[in-house]
Amino acid sequence: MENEATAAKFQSMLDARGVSRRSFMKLCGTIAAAAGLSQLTVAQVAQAVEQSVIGAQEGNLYPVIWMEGASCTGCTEAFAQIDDPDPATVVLEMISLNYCETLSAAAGYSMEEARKQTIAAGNYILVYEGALLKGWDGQALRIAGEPGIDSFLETAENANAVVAMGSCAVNGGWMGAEPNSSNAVGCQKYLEEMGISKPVINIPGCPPNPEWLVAVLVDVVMMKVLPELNDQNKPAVIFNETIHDNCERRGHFENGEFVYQFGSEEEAKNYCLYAVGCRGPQTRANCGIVRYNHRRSWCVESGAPCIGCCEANPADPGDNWVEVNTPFFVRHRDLRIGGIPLQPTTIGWAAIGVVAAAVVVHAFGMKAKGRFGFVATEDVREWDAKHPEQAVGVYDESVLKKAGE
Ligand code: FSX
Ligand code: SF4
Repeated sequence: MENEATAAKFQSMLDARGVSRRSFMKLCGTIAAAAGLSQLTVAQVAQAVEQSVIGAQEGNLYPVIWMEGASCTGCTEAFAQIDDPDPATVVLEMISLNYCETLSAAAGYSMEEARKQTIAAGNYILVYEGALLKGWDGQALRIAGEPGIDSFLETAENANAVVAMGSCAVNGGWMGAEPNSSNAVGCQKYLEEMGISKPVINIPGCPPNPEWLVAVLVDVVMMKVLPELNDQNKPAVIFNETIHDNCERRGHFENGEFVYQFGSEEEAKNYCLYAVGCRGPQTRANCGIVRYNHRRSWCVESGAPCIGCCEANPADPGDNWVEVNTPFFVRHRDLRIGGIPLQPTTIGWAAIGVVAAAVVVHAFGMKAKGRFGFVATEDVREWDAKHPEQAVGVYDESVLKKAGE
């Protein structure tokens, strides 16, 4: 009976905000997936959300502190796009955003007081956006009159969990690119360096999809579980598959149909963007499934090659997406598999193994012509032989010369 009453009350909240039951259940499906739960649990997820939101309405808001280090504020901007009618808005009514530099009306002394009071009361989550700058003894970034790294530590130490929101918070992001003079690092590494053990959930992206944060908050706040994390502490269901695995242009990749120039006939046909620099095969995130801006579209659908903004290795600020992926819009000269940079013609096949070889051959869309170990391939792609200056593959001079004969 109690559940029916909760469900009815919740339904009237959805109705009042113009959110359909169907789109709410869709969000619960995403949350279940992000928590690594079977889709059979969607009804239980819905029930937990209903009860938490109703509880929150009755005064049990879960406190969240959202701090910003060195960043462009794009993560907050992306998050602020969640507006109604959207099921995520309803979910966000369960948290109390006690401190957020960009979104809070208050500023200065009273804001800092709100942060300190929340820390003293305990039982909160810290969402941290932007890089931590250790440079010049932490003076490279001062917040409210003190080094930003100090206020981060003070807040992180007492939090139930830290959510590193955005690639900058995961490993320093673009600020970690050479020469990294401000000594940017991510939350996880800095906490480890300071000997503080704390659950860190890494949500990369520049900016990350706000729905990923909603899914994580629901797991932690309502389901009272940490989402299943991979070896980089990123929610596994969101970040274990590549962009390429779920891309709608994948059929064109398989057929060797590529866009070589923007504005071309191939682009108008929505061919694969690999030859104009798409990092989809190396980048792990489910952008193509969740999509952006109320699930309307996403980078590759709108015609922009993936620039790999979700690649952020929390253990290494140097292994950041800008360092690894620039220059954009030209095909990468190497592929990374498990951190090992590989080039199609420089791979020691025996050493790397047939699996890696097959992946590289596959990624280069080579068709059967010559022989390459156990894998049949062509020596040189047809396009590359005709346009060596725009070659998609990397070849020895002798191979190209032979192809031109
Ligand atoms: Fe970084 Fe967020 Fe990129 Fe910007 O603040 S992940 S620069 S979108 O905004 O931290
Ligand atoms: Fe899609 Fe990029 Fe893969 Fe092409 S290379 S199929 S555009 S992810």
